[in-house]
Amino acid sequence: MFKKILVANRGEIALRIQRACRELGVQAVMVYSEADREAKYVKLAEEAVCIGPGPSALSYLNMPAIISAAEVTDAEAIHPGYGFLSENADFAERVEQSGFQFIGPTPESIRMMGDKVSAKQAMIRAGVPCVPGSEGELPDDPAQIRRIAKTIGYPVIIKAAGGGGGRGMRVVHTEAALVNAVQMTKAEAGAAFGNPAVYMEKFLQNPRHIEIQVLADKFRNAVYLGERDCSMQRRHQKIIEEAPAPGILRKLIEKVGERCVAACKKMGYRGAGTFEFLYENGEFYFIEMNTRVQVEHPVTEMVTGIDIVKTQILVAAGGKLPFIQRDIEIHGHAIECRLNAEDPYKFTPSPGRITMWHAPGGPGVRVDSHVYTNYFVPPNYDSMVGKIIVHGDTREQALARMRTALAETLVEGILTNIPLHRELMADAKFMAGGTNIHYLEEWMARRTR
Ligand code: MV4
Repeated sequence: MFKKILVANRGEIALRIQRACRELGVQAVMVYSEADREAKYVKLAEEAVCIGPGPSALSYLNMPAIISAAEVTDAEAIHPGYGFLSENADFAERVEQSGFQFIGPTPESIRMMGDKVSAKQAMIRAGVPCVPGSEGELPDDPAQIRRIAKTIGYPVIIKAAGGGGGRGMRVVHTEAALVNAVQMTKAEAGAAFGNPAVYMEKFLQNPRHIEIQVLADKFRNAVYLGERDCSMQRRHQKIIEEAPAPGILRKLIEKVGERCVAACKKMGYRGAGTFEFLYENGEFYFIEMNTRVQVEHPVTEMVTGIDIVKTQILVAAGGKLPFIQRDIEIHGHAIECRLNAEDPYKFTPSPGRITMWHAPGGPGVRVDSHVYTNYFVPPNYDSMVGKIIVHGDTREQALARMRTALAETLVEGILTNIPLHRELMADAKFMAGGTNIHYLEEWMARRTR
């Protein structure tokens, strides 16, 4: 096991990784920007290094500053968390070339999954079900583009190979609009991602977003830890996640999970990973793979009892997965609410000083947050100030526990989306389970404050 790890992130995930290190008896070096001096994990750190000013480009995205911090503190490995440099293959490569272990997959895996065309081709080869679409990148010839769309059937969606997470895509409903839409998406993709390649898929109108968590080691052992339902989102920002996904047959999850495991083994994937699927009319369709730990990983930890972050560190250190598929069982139900510092009705960010922070507790309640009373939420970063995660024997019990937890959460001095979560936990359709990716935005359009 490593003696010392550098945590190249901020916020709640920095604290989460610090906690995993403590449990493993590994020293954690925290890095922070000038805007994050007051963060809890910095105060709690045995060692902390300032890596630059508030703006991310000058600190959390500054590769030389982060690698230098690892050098001066004599760390052996770097955990990138999520966001920032976590899915940057060049960073993973530079970390390894500097003699440190990157806590994540190989640069080759990150690169392959970062290109959505090569990711999809890898999945097709491994037998993972994908959305029907073009075989790889679209050609330039308009006649060929029209032929491909006709075969798939309208509506279709044009996606940038370099995109992902909702960036660089365009829905096309008619042949008349097709070629222009492809050209526009290519131009935007070239400017935004430095890669004009695009591909085409059948556009699914009312899917749910279901993802499968995997863990793999360097010896081609891999397991899946069940699924998460992440359909409750607004503008590609998830706000509520849960596990298991309501109403999906266990047998079907097992079938898809086994395909994900087969893909990991085939690719030589190591570390934690997430296979994102659209689920519609009883079928799964792969869309993207994330090669990092995700914000919503705690719901999987709650239903499986497996510590995903500790396992990431263990396998990065060359350890063997300490469990096999048969050891993994799903117990009860878990729900996560992301707490954001934002106006609950207009969604404008609400940074500033938190004058009162009271976190909930009680049976089956977990809070992952780096904030505290008198903490100043800096305006430089994502607005998430923490997550409440609950577990219950049933979904109904988990919902009741989340309502209780939200009722006793107090945040003063800034605006948060807690009122939104309180309303949603009492919404009849959400309570019934199985709402699709459009539900939250439709619900908000109907809502009168
Ligand atoms: C789609 C789709 C419908 N059909 N692909 C958006 C984020 C990116 N990961 C993929 N996305 C979508 N891809 C096909 N073929 C609809 C979406 C989509 C979406 C997906 C997951 C969660 C929320 C979403 C919101 C709007 C659109």
